[in-house]
Amino acid sequence: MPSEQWTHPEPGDGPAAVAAQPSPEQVIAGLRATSEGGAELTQLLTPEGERVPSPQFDKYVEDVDAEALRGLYRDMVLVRRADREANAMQRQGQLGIWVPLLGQEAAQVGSGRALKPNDMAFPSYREHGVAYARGVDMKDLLGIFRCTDHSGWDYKAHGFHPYCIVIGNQVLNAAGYAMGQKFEGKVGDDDGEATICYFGDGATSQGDVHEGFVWAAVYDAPLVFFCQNNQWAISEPTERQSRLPLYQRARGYGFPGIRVDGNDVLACLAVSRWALDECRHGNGPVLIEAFTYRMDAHTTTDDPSRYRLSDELEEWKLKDPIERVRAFLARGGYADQAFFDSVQADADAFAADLREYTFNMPEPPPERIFSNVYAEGNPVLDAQREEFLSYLDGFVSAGEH
Ligand SMILES: Cc1ncc(C[n+]2csc(CCOP(=O)(O)OP(=O)(O)O)c2C)c(N)n1
Ligand SMILES: [Mg+2]
Repeated sequence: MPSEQWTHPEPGDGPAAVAAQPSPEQVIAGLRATSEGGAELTQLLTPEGERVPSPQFDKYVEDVDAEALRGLYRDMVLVRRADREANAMQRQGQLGIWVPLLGQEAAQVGSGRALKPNDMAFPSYREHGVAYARGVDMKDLLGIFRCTDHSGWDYKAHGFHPYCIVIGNQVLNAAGYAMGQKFEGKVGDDDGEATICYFGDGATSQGDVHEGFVWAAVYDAPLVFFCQNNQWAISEPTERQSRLPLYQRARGYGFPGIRVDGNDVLACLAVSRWALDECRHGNGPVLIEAFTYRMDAHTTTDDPSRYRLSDELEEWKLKDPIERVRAFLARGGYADQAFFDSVQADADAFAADLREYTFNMPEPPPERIFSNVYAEGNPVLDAQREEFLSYLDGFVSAGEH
């Protein structure tokens, strides 16, 4: 009985192949391939911290010496520590909600560090690690989650757009932006620009993502679609959203797709650099599926024990993105205990700073909602602001009498 994963017929295959249907066993094998990563996973560092040579991708991380790898380790530890602190602050009522990234540090730091200053990133709502890699002050993220701000950073200066909560919508924005880079002649050589767009496995079921794929493909836009397949779209597992591994969808749109171990920061860096390089030279778009795992809840409003087994998390803990780098550094003698202790101390100080800032975060004045809507003034909006302010004044004078 055939149990290998069924693949679609190739152009030129005979009628028998075209007419063939997958057997139930092949369908199940295909689903397992979706949830287990499969042989097609690009990996440079195993979960045990062993370096795997890659003829195709090693050259993209040639410059990553022990010092650079220690830097990536530090990035991930700081980002995780900040994430845990924010999660705790939500539990204490200091944030309205938090969206944990726990487990996705390598996918975000690896791809974020692959970007060049003139590149542009379009995040969804979980990309705190990319924000950090783009030099966004993590304090500026917290205003969104304390509900005092929409996004507090200069997206042009950082090459990092505001968060997008509407699933998949940022893919259209990114496609348009990347088409603009193409129209303005900003692609074609090593100095070319590229765009990266982050979205989840669940987002791939959205029409916006499909449209973004089509537009980017037909215009050869310099766009890296970076799908973090964290196995879950809230309570919906990936295998219920796709009949084939997500990266294979790229083929139907006419651009390359690749599955990378999303818990391997070195592989994420290498594959992202490759994909961005393709885009800067005019060979985009490219789809990267970073195969990873959301180790915490979807948000602090979610309880994953309602829909997934705890042994699944235990299995993924063995593939932890930070531990494998730590194992590699320690085993190779590239870092000693003093280094790991100092990173931990830096992370604790980083988190304490975020905490202190959050507790003392100023409330924005109520009329702030009218600012930054238009680049310059708008008479209708100005009138609304005046009306709102006099309405608020009415409360003050009513209380005074
Ligand atoms: C258009 C739209 N539909 C539904 C939602 C509600 N929603 C928020 S997150 C989410 C799941 C997204 O899953 P995925 O794309 O895998 O991203 P992840 O949260 O796992 O990072 C849904 C359905 C939304 N925000 N926007
Ligand atoms: Mg998901």
